[in-house]
Amino acid sequence: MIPSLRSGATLLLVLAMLLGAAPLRAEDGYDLWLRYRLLAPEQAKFYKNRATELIAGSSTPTQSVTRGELLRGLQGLLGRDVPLSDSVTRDNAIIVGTPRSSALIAQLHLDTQHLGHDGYVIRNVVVDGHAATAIVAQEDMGALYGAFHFLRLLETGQAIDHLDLHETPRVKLRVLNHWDYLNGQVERGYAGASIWDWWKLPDWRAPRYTDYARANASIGINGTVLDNVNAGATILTSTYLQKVAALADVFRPYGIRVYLSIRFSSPIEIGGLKTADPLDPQVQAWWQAKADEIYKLIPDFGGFLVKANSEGQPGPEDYQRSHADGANMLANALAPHGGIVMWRAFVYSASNPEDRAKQAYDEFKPLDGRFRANVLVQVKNGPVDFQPREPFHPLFGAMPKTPLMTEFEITKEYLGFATHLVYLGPLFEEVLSADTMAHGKGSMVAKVIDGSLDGHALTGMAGVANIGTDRDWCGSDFNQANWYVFGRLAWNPSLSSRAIAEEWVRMTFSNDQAFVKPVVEMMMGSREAAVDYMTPLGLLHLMGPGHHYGPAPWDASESSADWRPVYYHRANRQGIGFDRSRSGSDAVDQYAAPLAAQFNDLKQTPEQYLLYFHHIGWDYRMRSGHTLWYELVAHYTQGVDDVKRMRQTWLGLHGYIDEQRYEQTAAFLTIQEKEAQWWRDASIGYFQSISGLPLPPAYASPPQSLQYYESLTFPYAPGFSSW
Ligand code: GCW
Repeated sequence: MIPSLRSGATLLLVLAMLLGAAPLRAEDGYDLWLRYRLLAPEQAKFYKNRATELIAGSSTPTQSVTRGELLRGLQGLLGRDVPLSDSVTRDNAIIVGTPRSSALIAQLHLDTQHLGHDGYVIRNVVVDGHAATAIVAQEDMGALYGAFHFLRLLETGQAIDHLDLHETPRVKLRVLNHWDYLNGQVERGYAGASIWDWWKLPDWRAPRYTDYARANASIGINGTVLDNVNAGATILTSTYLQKVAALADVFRPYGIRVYLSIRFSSPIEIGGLKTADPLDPQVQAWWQAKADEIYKLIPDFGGFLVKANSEGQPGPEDYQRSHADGANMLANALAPHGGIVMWRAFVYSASNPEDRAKQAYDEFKPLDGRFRANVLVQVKNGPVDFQPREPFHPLFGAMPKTPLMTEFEITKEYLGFATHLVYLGPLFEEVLSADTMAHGKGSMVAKVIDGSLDGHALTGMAGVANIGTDRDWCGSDFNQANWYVFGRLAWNPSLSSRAIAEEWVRMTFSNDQAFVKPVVEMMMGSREAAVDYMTPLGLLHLMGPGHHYGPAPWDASESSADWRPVYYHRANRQGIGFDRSRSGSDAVDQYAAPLAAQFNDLKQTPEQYLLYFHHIGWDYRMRSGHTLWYELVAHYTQGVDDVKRMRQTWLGLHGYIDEQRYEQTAAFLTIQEKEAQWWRDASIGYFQSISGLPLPPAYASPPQSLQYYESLTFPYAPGFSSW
C-alpha cells in the first residue's frame, strides 16, 4: 500500500492548486467508479515508472476496447499518455493479451488453459530482458477483465511490484435483470426512465449503451435481461427483435449477452394460436421458429427469463402443466442454439391459503430433476420477497439436481428508494454465507450458487438493476455501490462486502484514508440501520401498499391477503410475529433438519429472525433481559440514532470530495434521517395501539397521533403505477 499523501483536506486543495489540476471539480456521478481522475502526485509518479509503455493488440473489437480502456485509464490516473508499442523497448511495459493474439504473451509460456473464457493472470514478468507487467488470458474477454482489474489496482492505490494474481469467475452467468417496460417506465425504478430508447432503436445507438456495457464489464457482469419479468409479447415481434439485436451489437465487445423476459402466452398474442399449452405441438413449433428467428439476428443471444403463474402472469399451470413442462418446452427451442432458460421460482397465489413463504418450495422442490440441462431455476434470496432482512430461501440446498441462481434486488424497492443510503453488500453477503446445512456444515448458499455443492457447471446470479436515465445512473452516488457490489459478488460470491465497499469508495470518491475509513464504516452499518428503523427482529413487509414506500404496518387495504402488512406481523393484544414453527405454518421444516430444529425452537432462533418464525408475547424475555416490547422500541430507536450518526459522519467529511456529490449525499441523508424517524414513530405508534403498553422509560413518544401517520398518502410515488 502506498502511503497516503495528505492529512487534511486543505493540503490536498493546496497541492491541487499548485499542480494546476482541479480534482475537486463538480462531478455528476456519470463516470461511476471508472473516473480515472489524476492520482495524488506521489502515487502517480510511482505508477508512471511502472507503466512506461503499453503493448496491446487491436485486431478484434474486444481487444480494441481493452487497449482503449488501458490508454484512457492510465492517461487519466497518471496524467500523461502512455505510449503504445509493438515490442518491449524498455523496462516496465504493460503487456496485455492472449497467447493467440500476442507473440510476446505466447513466449511467456503461461498456462492459460484453465483460465477459460473470462479468467486472467496479472503477473510481473521479464520479457526480452526487461521487467514488465503482463495481463494474460486465454480469451480476449479475460484480457479485458484483467485490464479493468489492473486499473482498479491503480485507482485504489495498491502495490503492483510483486503481482501474481489469478482470477476466474466462480459463477458463469452474472446477469442484470431490468424491470423495464417498453413504454420507458421502470418497475421499482428510482433513477429515472428506462435507458433503452426503444423508439429510436435500432437506428440510434445512444453512446450511453456503450458506457453501460463498459461499466458492467468492469465488474464482471456478462449478461443483461432487457425487459421486465412482467413481460408483454411485443418484445418478441420482429420489429422489436431488430432493436434488441442493435443493443446486442453494442454490448458484444464487452462480453455482455442479451436475454429477454418473455410472456408465456406470446404464441396467442402475437402468434395467432389459440393456446400456449407447452405440450401442444403447434406451440412448441412456434417457440422453435421464434428461437430460430432470434438467433439469426443475434447469434450469441443468451436466452429467456420467465415469470410464470405468478402475480397474474400466464404460465403452464393455465393448462394444468407444471413449471418444468413450461421451462423445458422453451429450453428445447433454445438448446440447439446454446441458449438457456432462467425460470423464476417466485410463485405464490392469493387463492392458496398456505403461508406465502412456503409456496415456492412446495411447488418447486418436487420438480427437482425434471428440468432440462439448459434450465436454471432463479430463486429470490429470501422466501417472501426482497425484504430488508429475511432468512435465506429454503430452496437453496433443497434441489440438488437443478442449477439454482439467486436473484437479488439491487434497486431499493423496500429500502428507501433512491434517497436512503443503504449499502446492500452486507445483505448479499449474509445470504451467500448462510449455511443451508444441506450436506452438513459448510453447505453455504454461495456453494449452491457457484455449483460446487452439487456439481453443476451451469451457474448464475441475477440482480434486479437500479439503473435509469438519471445522470448518475442509479438515483444517488451511494446506490452505485449496490450495482458494483452485485457484480463483484457475482464474480466471486465469497468476497467480503467490506473489502468491496472499500475499493468502491476509493474509486468513486477518494483514496484518502481519512475519508475512506469513516465512509466504509457508514456503509457497512447502513443496512442494519435500515432493518432497525423499518422492520427489526424478523418483521417484514410492513411498507405502504403498492408503492412500498414508508411505514404502513396497519394496512389491510390490499386485495390480496398476502400483500397486507397485517398478514406478516400478526400483532394482537397478546403478542406479535408469524408462527412458522411446527405449531404454526411449519415453514421451519422446509430447511435442513438441524436448521429446522433450531428455527423451531424459540430459544435457539437467532433474534434477528425471531418474529419471522415465532409469534411471541410482548413480555417475552429477550437475551438482553429486556422484554420483547422494550427491545422492539429500542431497535426502532437505534435505527434512527444510527442514521443520525451517519449524517454526522458525512458532515465531518466536507471538503474531501467535490461539492456537487457531497451536497447531494448530505441532502439525502437529511431525508433519510427524517424518514427513519417517521418509520420509527409510525411503527411504534401503531404497535403501541395494539399492545396497549406504555413506552419504556427514556423513549420518546411519537410526536403525532397514529391517525396522522395512517392518513398520509403518496400519489405518484416513483417505480409504481397501475400499469
Ligand atoms: O417484490 C415484487 C415487486 C413487483 C415485482 C415482483 C417480482 C416485477 O413488488 O414489482 O414484479 O416482486 O419479483 O416479480
